[in-house]
Amino acid sequence: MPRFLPYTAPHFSEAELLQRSQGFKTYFEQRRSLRFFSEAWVAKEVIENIIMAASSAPSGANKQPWTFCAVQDKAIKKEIRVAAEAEEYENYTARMSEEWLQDLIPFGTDWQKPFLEIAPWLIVIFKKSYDLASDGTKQKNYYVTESVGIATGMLLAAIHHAGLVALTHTPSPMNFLQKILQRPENERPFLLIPVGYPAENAVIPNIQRKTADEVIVYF
Ligand code: IYR
Repeated sequence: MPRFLPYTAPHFSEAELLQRSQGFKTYFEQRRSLRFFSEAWVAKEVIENIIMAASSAPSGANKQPWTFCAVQDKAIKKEIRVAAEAEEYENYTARMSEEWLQDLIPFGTDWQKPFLEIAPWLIVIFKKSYDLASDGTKQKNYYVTESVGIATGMLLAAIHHAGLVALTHTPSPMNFLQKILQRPENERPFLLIPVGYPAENAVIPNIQRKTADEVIVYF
């Protein structure tokens, strides 16, 4: 096998670049985190395409240190909801600081997570802090959090592009996901992402995104 292959990049004119970047920005800015899902079914093939788009992400030494568990089984979704709500109950009533609770008021969140049962799919992303060879020896992965973070961003983009909605959910601590989904010791839960269509009466927080002036510094 040759070590390198030729790369042929698509070429666009300056006008096309402007138009494409503007169009993508406008479309991308319509993405919102959603907490109200419809029960409507989403085909497994759609979920698989979305996940494989995410799995094309760059990663340290191309180790692709992730596993995506795609859960549609109702009993498992219920188990996840019960375990997540138990942790979130502790968070909201005891573990979170007053400042944190204040910061969450615009989102109207509480310990109850019905969307974990309502959404047709839960995608649970695991990061592999190391790989396990078939003989049980450990093999190093690199920049695991960065790599899995990038793959997750691409997953959210693929979900939006497909026309579906998602929530980036982090019930913490999340070790219950490792147990329920029977993941090996080298995998740690990273994020829990319900995916589906929005509910008919879905609402979103009235919040603003920062402007270019606030987030970009040119030199
Ligand atoms: N994990 C909790 C709390 C929470 C924390 C942050 I930071 C958010 O942006 C939203 C929620 C929950 O999911 O309710």
